[in-house]
Amino acid sequence: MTERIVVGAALLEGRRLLAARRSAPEELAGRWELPGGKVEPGEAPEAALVRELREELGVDAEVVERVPGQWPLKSPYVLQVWVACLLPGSGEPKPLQDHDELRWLAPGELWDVDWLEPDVPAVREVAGRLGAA
Ligand code: 9L3
Ligand code: MG
Repeated sequence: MTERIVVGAALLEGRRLLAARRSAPEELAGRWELPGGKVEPGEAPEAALVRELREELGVDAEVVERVPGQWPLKSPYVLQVWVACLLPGSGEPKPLQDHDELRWLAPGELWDVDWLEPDVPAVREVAGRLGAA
């Protein structure tokens, strides 16, 4: 089956990374992720990321760069991650959909939350960039 891409955002504000706690589906509830979701057919991954951040968090974001690599999810999905930042005047993220808590994690707090397994390598990569490896 053809691979389907799920995009995740390493949303940075200064040296802090946004973590989002899932409220759904039940088997993922309580675990933390890089917010995002499925790329729609014909949609560019970067556009999907901006759309998902608007839908899930109510923010206007811009994509900065891809975090190298991709990580398997439930077949046929794979996770790809982009560093992103908020546009000026965007306002603060709010958990509008699929999340019940958000946290801006400082470099020393990146491992304080229970990340979904597929997100861990991407968080590790971002931690390295933030000098918190
Ligand atoms: N997923 C894993 N890590 C992430 C994201 C955004 C998504 N950072 C997994 C959870 C779901 C699937 O991908 O099983 C689709 O995500 P969504 O559309 O429910 O957000
Ligand atoms: Mg989602």
